[in-house]
Parts: sequence; structure tokens; C-alpha cells
Amino acid sequence: MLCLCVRAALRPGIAQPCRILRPVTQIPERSLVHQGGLPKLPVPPLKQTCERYLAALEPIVSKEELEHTERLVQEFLHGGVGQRLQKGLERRARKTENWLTEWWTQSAYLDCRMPVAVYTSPGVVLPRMNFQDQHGQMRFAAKLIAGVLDFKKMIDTETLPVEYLSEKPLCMDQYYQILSSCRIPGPKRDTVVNYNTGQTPPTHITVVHNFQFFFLDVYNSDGSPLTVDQLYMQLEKIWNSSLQTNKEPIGILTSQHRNTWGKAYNNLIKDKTNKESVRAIHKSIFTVCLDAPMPRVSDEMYPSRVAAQMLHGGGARWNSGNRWFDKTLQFIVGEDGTCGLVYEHAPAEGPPIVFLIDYVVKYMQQTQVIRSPMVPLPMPQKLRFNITPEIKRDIEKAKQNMNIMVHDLDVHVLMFSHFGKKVPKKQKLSPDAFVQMALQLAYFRMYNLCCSSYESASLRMFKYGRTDAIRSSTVDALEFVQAMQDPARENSEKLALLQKAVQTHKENTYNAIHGQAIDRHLLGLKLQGIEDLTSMPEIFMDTSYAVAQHFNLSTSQVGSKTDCVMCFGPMVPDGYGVCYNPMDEHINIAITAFNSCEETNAANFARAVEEALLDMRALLEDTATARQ
Ligand code: COA
Ligand code: HC5
Repeated sequence: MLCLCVRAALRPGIAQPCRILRPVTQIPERSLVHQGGLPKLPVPPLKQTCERYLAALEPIVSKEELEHTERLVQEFLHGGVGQRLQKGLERRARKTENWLTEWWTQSAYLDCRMPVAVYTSPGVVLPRMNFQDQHGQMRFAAKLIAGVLDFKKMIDTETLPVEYLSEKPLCMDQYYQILSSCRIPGPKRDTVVNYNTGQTPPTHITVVHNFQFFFLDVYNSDGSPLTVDQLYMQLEKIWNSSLQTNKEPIGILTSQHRNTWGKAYNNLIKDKTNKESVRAIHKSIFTVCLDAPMPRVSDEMYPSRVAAQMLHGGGARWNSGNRWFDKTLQFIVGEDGTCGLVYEHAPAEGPPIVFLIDYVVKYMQQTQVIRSPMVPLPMPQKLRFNITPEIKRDIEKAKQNMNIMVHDLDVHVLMFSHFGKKVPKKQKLSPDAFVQMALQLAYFRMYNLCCSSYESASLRMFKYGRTDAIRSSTVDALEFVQAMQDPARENSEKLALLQKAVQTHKENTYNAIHGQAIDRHLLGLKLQGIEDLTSMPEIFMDTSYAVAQHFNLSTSQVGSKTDCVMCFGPMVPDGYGVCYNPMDEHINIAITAFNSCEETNAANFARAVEEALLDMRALLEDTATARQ
């Protein structure tokens, strides 16, 4: 992995308890912060992980299962196997810059054979724009491209402001992975290529309209980026030379199961023209999808419909063929004013993508139209594909699968408008922990039990850090949700339990972002066992381990300045994906589930979350009044 120095940094001057992933820009004191100075990800102590693992199991497995697992854990800890694997991990940590990141990227993404669309690629919906035709669409797309190119300057000159979390500088490497990169399918494992590092970094983007891909050079011969006017003219040329709507949706191949796509890919690139076209897409800085309008829905349904469109494109007859799902960054601009993006997750987490969006949105608001010299620009080149009968068959199969995925994905966006971060903050509660407890309460009310629950925690305090998990279903959370369901309990007692559960969640968050959570450590121990060719330790073959890994609630907080909605699919067939963006006065929450699972329903869960949040606020208010 490449090591890039991020030269300039904006340092926060005022100590903030937990400043999250946002550079504090009002104090422009610059200083040198180098990636090299970041600490290495530690390997947590074995005993600590064993104890925390058992504590995490308590609310989600039966008493008998827990007792059985306790014996296995003792055997693992004291029988020699655990210590040996731990030593192996510590050795790996000494020899590598980050003992986890390569393993994590492989096991979470590159080895995963499920389609990237819906299963791993998140979507982001930007606020609805008020254009309604192709001119508005192209003007918006032109400005957006100019904004991303402006952002790219900071990457090229290594002048991105360093982000901070709990006053510690974060690893900025992910920013260098999101442009000019693409995932490539492989027979067993995929790879990600990044072209920004070579001698001749790309100067083009790909634009796709009516399923047809175009190579668009976005720089003038003097190296300056094309202006908004120039980009608009180029997009217009693209639009006018892709009016036919009966083209084969070649891009839909990228939505397939990875093995299927891997085989189809090898077949596709046997042809020289196809290979060159695919390479042009891989190398491009990013992709812009100029989408056809989607069926109109009520204002109430609109956010959910657009979130689904970002995740899958709406199906083969709509915009699913207007994508190259392997591409790291694809901006989506619909003729009907919808806009957002879908991104391939392997190279980076959500926060760098959202930081880019916030930057681009601000850029677009500020941009003055600059008159461009009317020098004629070359015609954007159409990327040609020769479609053999075999490729045609692969496309047909991909279309069918995509339609199944589209029908299976249940998306419900809850624009929770009653309150936002300010309410829990006023009560001295962490807003993130408050939302997590609302999710726990909603789940408990629907299913009368606690489930294995995942919240993403950033490991970017460490060099090349990605994520670990905060397990939100703690014993304290269970006690709180049980009390909420018990009419015999006093509000003051419920509040005390909420405060305790929030405090525990906060401690778990602190542990996770400081590299002391359990999930990645357990993964590391397991993979170390595989690498050592020892037989698999029993703790990993245990039912409790399977239960713990089966995250019925897969959640993530991604905050942004722009009022956007972030979304992703569930982790398991009978689970929910919940991505929330807490703003000061409201919270955007996107919930996904699978229709093929009878037990789950995104709209019902959304309703339960809304009620849980309202009941929790009522609890705060009620007890506050009682105190007066
Ligand atoms: N009283 C008053 N205010 C409090 C508080 C309390 N007890 N606890 C926290 N706050 C404040 C914080 O200071 C912060 O203030 P700000 O809005 O001015 O920044 C705000 O409330 C938010 O803090 P909190 O809700 O506790 O959560 P967080 O923002 O620290 O986020 C995580 C927690 C886990 C989301 C964060 O650590 C993280 O890891 N983020 C990255 C997640 C990620 O990568 N997701 C995508 C994966 S692809
Ligand atoms: C634009 C927001 C994207 C958020 C994506 C996200 O949170 O991905 C998680 C990454 C991680 O390693 O925890 C995985 N998750 C979707 C399964 C929560």
C-alpha cells in the first residue's frame, strides 16, 4: 500500500471531548503532520478480548450456550492455542504497518463473492434538486464534475486538511484511494487497482448515458481543468450521441455474483476493443451516470425510492445498466432531479466520501460561471463493446439477477424531524449512543429479544486503519429495553438505566476507536490459525460464535454537513441495515431489509425506531419536569 504524506494540517485549538472526523477550520494554524507519525494498530491483550467476548455474548445467547462457550474460552486462553496465535499476531504486527488492514480488506470485501451492488456498496442521496430536464441535469453534472476536480487538487498537492478524532490526527490514506481506482473481479478473490500513482495519472472520467460509456478528458492541454461551461458542452455532445435507448446494458455485468462476473469478465476482455474500453473505465478518475427519469412516486415515498436507486439503479429496464458497479466512485445525476452516488467499499470508508461530497456541494453553491475560451474541444470518445452471443447471454443473466435483487431489497428512509443531536446533548448524553439505544429498543419491541448488533467504529487513529465494531447489544442495553417494556417500572428508574446503557456504549466506543474492541482481534486470531495451518480452535466453531457473527442489526453513523441520506444493505438475510446521519435538529435514517425474509420489514422497523426515539425523549422530558 502506498504511503502518502499529508503535509498540511489544520489543528483544533480548543479541546473537544470527542471531535469527530471533521477538521476544525476556524483556527488556521498549519503544522506538519505526517502519516509516518501515526501509531500502529495494537494487538489487544488476549485475556481482555476473551473476557469482553463473553460479556458481549451474554445478552444474545442462552445461559447453556454461554456456559459451554465459557469452557471453550478458558481452554483457548489457558490451553496454549490462544497464546500461540496471539504471539503470531504480535509478530505480524511487528513486521507489517498494520496487522489487520490487508486481512480485513480481503475478508470483508475482496474475498466476498456476493454482488457488490446492494450487498456491500453504499449509496448516498443528496438533497433533491429542482431541475426537471436534461439541461438542468447536465448543468448540475458539469458543476459537480468541476467540484470533484477542485477537490482532486488537494489530493494531488497533498494539501488535504488532516481530520481529527478525540483530538488525535487520523490516517488520511483512504482519500488517496477513492479517485482513479476500480475493483477487478477475480476467480476467487478480487483486486483493487489505483491508477493515481503511476507516471501518467489519468485525466479522463467516464460518463454513461443510456447504457453507453464515454471517455471524457476533463483537462485542457495546459493542464487546467475544464470549466463548467466546457464540461456542459462536452456532456451535451455525449447526450446527443447516445440518444438510442436500445443498447445492451454492458455495465449490468458488474452487478453479478463475483464468480459469475469474474468468468464473464475474462470472456469479455478476450476481445481487444472490449479490453480497451474496460481499461478506460478502470483508469478513469470517476464515473458520472446520467440517469433516465425514474417512475414518479409520492413525496413521502421519494427519499426511499431514491435511496434504492442509488443502491441498485431500479432494475434492468431503468438505470441498473447505467453503472459500472466495480468503479470506486460513481456520481448519479437523474434527469428528474435525483442525485447522489454509489461507491465500491473496498478502498475506503464512508467518511472520506462524505467529506468529498460536503466539499463539492459547497463548491457548487459558490461557483460563479466563468466564461470559457470557446476553443473547440475534441469529441468525447465512445467506448465500444463487441457483444458476442456469449456476452449477450451473460448480460441477460445479469439482468435477471439484478431484477431479483431489486425486488428483494426493502428500503425505507425515515426523515426523523422531531429532534436531532441537540436533545441528547442537552441531557449530557452522547447522541450516537442515544440513537443506538433507540435501535435496540425498536428491535426489542418488534422481536422481544436482543440480537447481535454491529456499529462501525473508525480505526483511522492508526496508520492505514479501517474499522472495528461496537457491539450495541450490551447487558445494560438489554436491561434498559426490558425496563421500557415494563409498565410497573418508574420513569426515574428507566432513565437511570438509559444513562447507564449510554455510558456503557460510550465506553465501548472509546475502546473500539482506540483499537481495543474484540471483533477484529478475534478475526485476526482465526486467520492466524488458518495461516499457521493449525486445526481451527473450537471457539470459532461454536454456536455462540456463529450467533455473534450473525449481525441482525448492521448499523453505522455517518455524519455530514449536507443534508444527505446514506444507505446500505443488511449484512444477513434476516437482518436490517441502518445508516443514520444525525444533524442538530433532525436525523436522517435509512433502513434496509430483504423482502424474501418474512420476519423483517423496513417500514415497520422505521416506525418502531421513530416511536423509540420519541419515547426516549419523553422519558428525558418527564424526568426533567419531575426534578423541577
Ligand atoms: N454530553 C454532551 N455532548 C456530548 C456527549 C455528552 N455526554 N457525548 C458526546 N457529545 C457530543 C460530542 O462532543 C460531539 O459533538 P459535536 O457534534 O460538536 O462534534 C457529538 O456529541 C457527537 O458525539 P457522539 O454522538 O458521542 O458520537 P461521535 O460523533 O463521537 O461518533 C462514532 C461515534 C462511533 C460514530 C465515531 O467514533 C466513529 O467511529 N465514526 C466513524 C464511523 C464510520 O467510519 N462509519 C462509516 C463506516 S464506512
Ligand atoms: C456513505 C456511508 C457508508 C457507510 C458504510 C458503512 O458503514 O460500512 C460499514 C463498514 C465497516 O467496516 O464497518 C459496514 N456496514 C455497512 C456493514 C456497517
